Amino acid sequence: MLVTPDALARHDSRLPDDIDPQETGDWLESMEAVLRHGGPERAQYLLNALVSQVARAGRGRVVSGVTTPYVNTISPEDQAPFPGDRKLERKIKSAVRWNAMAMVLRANKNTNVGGHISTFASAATLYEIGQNHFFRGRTDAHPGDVVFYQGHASPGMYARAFVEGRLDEGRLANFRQELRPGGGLSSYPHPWLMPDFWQYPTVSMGLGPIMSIYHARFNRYLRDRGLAQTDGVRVWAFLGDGECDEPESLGCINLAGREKLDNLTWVINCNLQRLDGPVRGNGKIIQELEGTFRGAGWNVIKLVWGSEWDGLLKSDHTGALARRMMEVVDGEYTEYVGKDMRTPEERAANKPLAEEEYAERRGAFVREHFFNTPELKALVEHLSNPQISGLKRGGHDPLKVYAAYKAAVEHKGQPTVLLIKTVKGYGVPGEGGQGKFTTHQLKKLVGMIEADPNLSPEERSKKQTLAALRQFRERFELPFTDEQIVEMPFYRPPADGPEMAYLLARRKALGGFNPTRNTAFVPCRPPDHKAFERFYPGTPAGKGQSTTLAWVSLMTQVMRDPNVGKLIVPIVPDEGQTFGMPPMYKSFGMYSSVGQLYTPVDRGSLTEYKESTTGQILQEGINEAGSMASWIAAGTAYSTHGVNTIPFYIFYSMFGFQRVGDLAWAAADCRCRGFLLGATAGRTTINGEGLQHEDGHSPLVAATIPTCRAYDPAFGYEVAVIVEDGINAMYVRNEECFYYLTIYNESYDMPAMPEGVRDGIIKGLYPFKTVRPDGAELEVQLLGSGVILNEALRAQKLLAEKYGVASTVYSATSYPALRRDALECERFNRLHPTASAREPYVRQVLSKTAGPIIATSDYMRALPEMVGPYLDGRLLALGTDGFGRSETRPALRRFFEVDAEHVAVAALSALAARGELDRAVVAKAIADLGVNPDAPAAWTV
Ligand SMILES: Cc1ncc(C[n+]2csc(CCOP(=O)(O)OP(=O)(O)O)c2C)c(N)n1
Ligand SMILES: [Mg+2]
Repeated sequence: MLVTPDALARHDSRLPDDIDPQETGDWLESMEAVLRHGGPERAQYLLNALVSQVARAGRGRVVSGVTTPYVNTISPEDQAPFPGDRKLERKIKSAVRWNAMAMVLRANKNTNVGGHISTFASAATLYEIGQNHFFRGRTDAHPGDVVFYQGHASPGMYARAFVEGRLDEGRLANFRQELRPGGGLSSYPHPWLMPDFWQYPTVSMGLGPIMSIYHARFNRYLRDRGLAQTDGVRVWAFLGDGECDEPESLGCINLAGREKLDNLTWVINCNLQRLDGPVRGNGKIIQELEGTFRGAGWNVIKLVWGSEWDGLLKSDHTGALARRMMEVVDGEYTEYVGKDMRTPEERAANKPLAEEEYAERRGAFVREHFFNTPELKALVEHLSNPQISGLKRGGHDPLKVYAAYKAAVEHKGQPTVLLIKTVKGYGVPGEGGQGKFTTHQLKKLVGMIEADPNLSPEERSKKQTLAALRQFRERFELPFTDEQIVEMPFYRPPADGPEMAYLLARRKALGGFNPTRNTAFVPCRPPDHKAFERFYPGTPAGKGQSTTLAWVSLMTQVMRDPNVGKLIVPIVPDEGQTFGMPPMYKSFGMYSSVGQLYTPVDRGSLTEYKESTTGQILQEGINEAGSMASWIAAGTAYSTHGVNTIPFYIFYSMFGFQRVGDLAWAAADCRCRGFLLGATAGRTTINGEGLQHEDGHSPLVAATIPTCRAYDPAFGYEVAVIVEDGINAMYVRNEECFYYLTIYNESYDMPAMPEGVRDGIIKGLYPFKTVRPDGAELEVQLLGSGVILNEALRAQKLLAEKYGVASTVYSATSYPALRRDALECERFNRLHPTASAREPYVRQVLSKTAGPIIATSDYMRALPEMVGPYLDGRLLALGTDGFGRSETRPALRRFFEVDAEHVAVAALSALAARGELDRAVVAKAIADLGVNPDAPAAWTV
């Protein structure tokens, strides 16, 4: 970005009053000479040198600015010529605008299902220029550009797809009614619901932006590791200016700057409004964003003013106009476009304003309030009021938008953000239309009509709509009669007309339609079973292992597998040491686009911190949201790039679903595959950590996501079975889901895998060990999961040795899986009363056993209780409800009442409740086992 002192002097209203104009003049004159002889680059060089000299002398008190004047970055002289046919493109755009609006209006007329008109209305030119000139479609040779479309601009995308002939009228008529016969259209980009259309969900604000950054970086990773040629792929993200207030939107922009992601282009539609009102009524969102992005290393292109302003700015010899542009705040700019130009009397009488009269009055208002000094008034003396009214914002000028995009895609070495000023609800007629604070929610057009006491409210409303539709028709030159327009018919230009020929030729030249999601899937060859089998014998006695270390060791094997090894993408946010991953660092390296420019202090050690351009691990730093975005990029590459990368994102389980749950939901929406590993899991298992670290609920949150399969394995062989089946399910059998495993940092001897349990591990439950003391008359079933299975095993011993009670301990690897299966059986039986009833798997395992069923885990009771309804009232769940705290494992397990003693007491108590045991025995056991019956419940303290 070039900032000449001349430009600063002329445009920057923040410059203090000049205390020595003579001296300033000398400097400016010298700079003029440099500009003439050396050009702008040389001038910039000298400026930089001067700034650093001053900064040194100022010892930190002087810094250079990061914002530039409130004018277009690209001067008219540097503007690339527009290669398109303006007339045809306008006609196509008008058809798209109309259909987008009609779709929402029609959807609301009868069914009130909502939709947005004004967002796309403000962004139509931004998308149409992309569609006609930039967004590449998918071909055999090119995966296509990845465009993160702004969620609530989706009516515009459907409208265009209709004009392109990709969607039919029926689909459009069923916008937001996806359950209608023939199918409808999703409110927003939802690949789950429209898998051949949308690629990425964006409507939860902030997620599109962060996903786009990591997607662009992942494309580099794919290229550098030789997995896919992604150089020609551009990632575009369209954002609202209000959306930039979401931390996820701007929180990771520095990564894009640091990584010099010139394959990434952001278009921020700065219509100065969000849902409730102005984004920065008292300031300037474009200026604020410019500083933020430039500081983060981005190339910033501001497009503020349309071509009509070029001449005025050229004549602005004193800089007064540019100063005024800077001085006016966004709230005032919104008033210029949104103000009702009628007099109070006219408003009271409901008098409509003809288009010409509106332009006349609006021009007069802007002349009075914006061009507010004699000097500025002189500048626009030659313009009529309607001409002043016609001075447009940059985002509605196709020539300027084209030039800005072209400069963006040609820029090397930095990502580019385009800050483009538009009008919210541009061209939307009637009350609550363009520039109004209510425009975001507008669902019905209310054109202005003369007051008429004889009209019924319904007739009045009809007339208002008709008036507005006519106004729209006139403005965008649509070929409807009055009779036709009331029906709001969808409009596709004639198949043999020039518009369709042009539109299809443009898309053909760009490779095909966008958005389009690739639904083809090429399965992997399965990984070698041997790597997984190694975990079946367990660990030698006394050589304990945690499930986390079992996973690390498994990964080290699988990453060498000839079929899938290269495809594995381990992702970690600065907790690798906690999880025992450093040996992987050395063996597989961490990805860095520049390699390693320093000698790591631990060079030569077994755990060397090795960075490399071909490193396999993505070490994301302390950034769970960014790691999730990386995981999503890797987990959707099977579709986007036809590369079946298999991401394993391992994180501190407490900072998983509850921290970035919305990204996990978005991942499911975009059919992401892969593994999430909540490490250091459990409420009682991480020694010493406290309330904010100890996770007692992530499997429950995971279970809320329909495509997530959540497991809580206890032993190394269970981890191996689940991971192997997961890889095969997702990447060989093409099941559209992802896996969540809770893994722990507690070491214990890993047992050998019993015979015949593989299926049970996957289905969620299997019997692990039965103990039947001689002469036992009483029996209980003990369910344990994860590390807490060990407590069930200890309880089994206590029950047998002290109370003569027989028991079987089961490993419950997945309550969510058991519940889903049970729900399916229940539903089938309910709806097929005469068919032979299906028995849920959990009942197949437990219904023929005797006695109460006691379940214990490191999570809230609600987790095992997921299967309660299917166990005939036999289930008693223990769990870790309440806040965690810093303590030792035994103390915590006693406190939360999930330890062996509590399990034993619960079992005896349940037997007594069934009348099978004297209650006095339970009371004695409570005393003998040292359980305090009057301790406070963990969830109350
Ligand atoms: C996380 C999240 N919070 C709130 C919303 C609801 N919402 C939808 S659109 C909108 C306003 C958008 O304003 P802006 O980003 O400026 O987009 P514009 O429509 O002006 O282009 C809001 C608050 C949402 N979709 N996502
Ligand atoms: Mg906005």
